[in-house]
Amino acid sequence: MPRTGFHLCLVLASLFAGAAWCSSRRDFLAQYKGTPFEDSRYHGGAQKIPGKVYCAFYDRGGEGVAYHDSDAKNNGSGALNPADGSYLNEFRMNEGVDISYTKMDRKTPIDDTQYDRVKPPANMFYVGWTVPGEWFDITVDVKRSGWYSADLLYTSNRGGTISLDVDGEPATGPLKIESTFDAADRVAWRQWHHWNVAPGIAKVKLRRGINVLTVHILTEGQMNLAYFDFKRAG
Ligand SMILES: [Ca+2]
Ligand SMILES: [Ca+2]
Repeated sequence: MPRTGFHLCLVLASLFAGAAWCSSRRDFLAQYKGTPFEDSRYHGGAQKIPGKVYCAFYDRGGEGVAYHDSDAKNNGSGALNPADGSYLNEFRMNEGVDISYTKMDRKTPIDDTQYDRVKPPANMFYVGWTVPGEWFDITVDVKRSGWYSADLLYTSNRGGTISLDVDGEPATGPLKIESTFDAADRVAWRQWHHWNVAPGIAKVKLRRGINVLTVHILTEGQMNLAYFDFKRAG
């Protein structure tokens, strides 16, 4: 084949692949039944990028639509944090995704110890009790098309991997989470509360406007995921 013909074929093939990719993402968005989180306190709507995208504000829509969780119970809200009428303890307590929040100035320190590598904000919701196979969706509103890099605020007592999809398409491959286990902390349950930031852990290409991110727990679990802080890359 003449070189120009070969190049034409390559261009056509990549255009075709691009069109197929766009159409599968469009199909996903057209069929997606989840909606951005909102409630009386957090006014909601799609979370903005650039900016912090909070895991606990994953989409509404329920099991199999906006998330998959290994049990229907919320092990944080209404359980570890007993139902007492407060917003913090009852946050999304009837949903399967397990949610808690950072607790400061307690008699036995919890989320504000010397074992933190990064000090988290107080009363910050996060997704915990993570198990391999679980996932949740977050609708985001992106200011400009392009590549974005995200820092993740998290804890992990044994390391593990997660991944991100964009509009139903795998976008990152496995992302390795560094363990925050610290043998110097003799309080066993606090191994779930050593906060850290994974800088630039995810790089994804996003379109201007609405995109749906899916966060997958791939291996190990035992991670608490607070937020992804998205910035334009390069
Ligand atoms: Ca659960
Ligand atoms: Ca769970």
